Amino acid sequence: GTDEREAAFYAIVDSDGRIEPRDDMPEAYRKTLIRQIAQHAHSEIIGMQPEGNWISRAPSLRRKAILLAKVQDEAGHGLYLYAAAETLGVSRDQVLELLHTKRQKYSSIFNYPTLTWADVGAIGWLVDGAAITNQVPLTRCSYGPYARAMVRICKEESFHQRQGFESLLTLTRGSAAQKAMAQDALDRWWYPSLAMFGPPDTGEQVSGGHTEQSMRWGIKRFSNDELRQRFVDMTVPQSEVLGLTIPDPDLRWNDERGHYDFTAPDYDELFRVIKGDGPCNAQRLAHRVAAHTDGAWVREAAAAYAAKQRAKTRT
Ligand code: FAQ
Repeated sequence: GTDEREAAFYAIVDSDGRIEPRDDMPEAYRKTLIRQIAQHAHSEIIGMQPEGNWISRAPSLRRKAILLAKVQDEAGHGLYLYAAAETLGVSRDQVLELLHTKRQKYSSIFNYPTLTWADVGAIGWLVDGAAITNQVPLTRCSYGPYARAMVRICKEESFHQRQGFESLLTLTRGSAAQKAMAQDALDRWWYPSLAMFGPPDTGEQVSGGHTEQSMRWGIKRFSNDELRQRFVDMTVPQSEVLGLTIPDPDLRWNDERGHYDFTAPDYDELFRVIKGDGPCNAQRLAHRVAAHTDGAWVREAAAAYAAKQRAKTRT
């Protein structure tokens, strides 16, 4: 009966085992995973745009080759994650349709513009840094296909984070104008990066509403604020190596807590951006929909070729 199936599900979750696609799972668990994995996949695909903006203007052949490879990695992560979502019974077409009609989200961070070359380094350092902080615990997520996808994705994102840091280090050791450009990028990307972790934990409600249930299911392992703190603690010493100043006058080490105190991001701004009212939302989505429409012939040709190959092997 239903009770026994639910007990079997919780027995796996409570013993820190993995739920696999053919296992019984509560419908709400399946829906939550589809929401989170699809949002994550969309973020990777839309996340190609801000950096893609600089491929044709990278300052050297070496930087261009690195950036091309990074943006390609993001496409790969997106495809990996769509495949993980498909194991839950939705097709890639279905979730793309939900993205294109604004019924599924993608990360707020990709609605900010990349105004200078230093922004590419700042994205690697801060955005990939935040992504890793959030995603390393997801390698222990209770849903097997998602957890396994995270292992490879985190390895690649660690590499991305280091290339962003190295790119900024080169700028900060360069001319005064280059150092100023790096500082300006940090000034603009700091708070949006903190906001990536989602709404704050409040007294009665733990971060935004989904956290408590997702923790019970072994999807999330830490609350949004716990991960935000971890990110700040990791990033402040790195900013010191770079010789850059984090744009927060109240940032300081708290000996008692054993953590940095810091100013929270503006959550009203986060909610506005999530609702579609960020600086680049309209542009990002229009570009995505156009790319999908323009790519229709490729999908049709691939399907026709596959059909032909199938017919050949039958005869
Ligand atoms: N943006 O109750 P919670 C990358 C929504 S990294 C937009 O806390 P939850 C790599 C949330 O969906 C970025 N929406 O929700 C890369 C929910 O809305 P709903 C992608 C946000 O799910 C680097 C509501 O607020 N990473 O792409 C945001 O438990 C460089 C309430 O929030 C992932 O997706 C936000 N920032 O926790 C690529 C990681 N925050 O559905 C290119 C996987 C919250 O009720 C370049 N996802 N919301 O309408 C997660 O870990 C979680 O889904 C959270 C949100 C932590 C994002």
